[in-house]
Parts: sequence; C-alpha cells; structure tokens
Amino acid sequence: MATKYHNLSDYDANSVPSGEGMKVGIVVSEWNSEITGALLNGALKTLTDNGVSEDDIKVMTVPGSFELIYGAQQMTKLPLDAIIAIGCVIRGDTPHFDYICEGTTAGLSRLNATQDIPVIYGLITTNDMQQAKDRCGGKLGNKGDECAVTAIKMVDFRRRIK
Ligand code: DLZ
Repeated sequence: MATKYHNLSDYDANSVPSGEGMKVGIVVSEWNSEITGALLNGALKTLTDNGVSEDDIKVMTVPGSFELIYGAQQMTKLPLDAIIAIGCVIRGDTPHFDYICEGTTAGLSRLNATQDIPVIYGLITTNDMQQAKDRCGGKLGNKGDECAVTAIKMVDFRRRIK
C-alpha cells in the first residue's frame, strides 16, 4: 500500500533476484486505460530492468477488472512462472465499486492460493482519478513497479522451495 512513508516504486535492487529466464504473464483491464496503461508500462520496465526478457513477457487485455479473474485463470494454463493482474477501479455513485473491488480481490486471492504459480495483485482501488494517477507514476510511485518486483521475488520463492 502506498503511504506517506512508502513510495510504490522504491525497492532495494540488491534484494531482487535476477529475472533472467523467468516467464511472466500480465493481464490488464481496459477500464480506466490511462491508468492501467501506465501501470503496465511500469511493470514492463521494472521486469526488464531486473533481467526478464521482453520475449518472456506475455500481455493480454480484458474488458474490466472483474474479468481479471477469468483472464488470470486462463493464463495459468500457459507456460508462465507468474501472472500479474492489473486493473483500476474508481469509486462512483453506486455500490458497484464495492462489488467489483470485493469480487475481483476475492477471485484473485483464490487464484493466488490455489494455482501453482503466483498471481500478483495489481488492482488499484481509489476514491477518485487523482488518487489513481498518484499511484501509476505520480507522487506515490507506480504500483506496476511494485508488482513486477513482487512477481520476480515470488518466482524465486517458488524455485527455492522446490
Ligand atoms: C462496470 C464497471 C464500473 C462501473 N467501473 C469499473 C471500474 O472503475 N474499473 C474497472 O476495471 N471496471 C469497471 N467496471 C467494469 C467491470 O469490471 C466489468 O467489466 C463489468 O461489470 C462486466 O463484467
């Protein structure tokens, strides 16, 4: 979580294993594409900065954040080491926000716990567009960076536990 003490793009490069040879899938929601595109770019840059080859990254889009669950589940069938799910839900005037956030979070959590490869939670849930901009390359960094570092660390975790 971004706090005034923690920037989403800050990480200790020495603590990140090499991503060389890791295959990473990214499923991205088209809703709020200005935000999700920036999150995707952050994730791509941080993955490749840490050794993941562009050829080993597969990006797929889905219409909305709720579809991230199905999209990520389908991508687990591919020869990938981790999947990053990227979406942005912005609060509106109806309870729809809560249903999408809760449904998507529960679905991605279930996948993360039941699939063989880690599913990384890249869903931004904010009260307004400015809060989203702050978290996709703005004053609080980019959650895409955080997701990329987490994906590499979790692939390394799985390799070490085997
Ligand atoms: C319907 C909807 C609404 C109102 N808001 C968002 C949003 O802020 N972010 C997002 O990613 N998706 C939104 N959606 C679309 C739903 O995620 C989903 O695509 C539709 O309900 C169809 O299943």
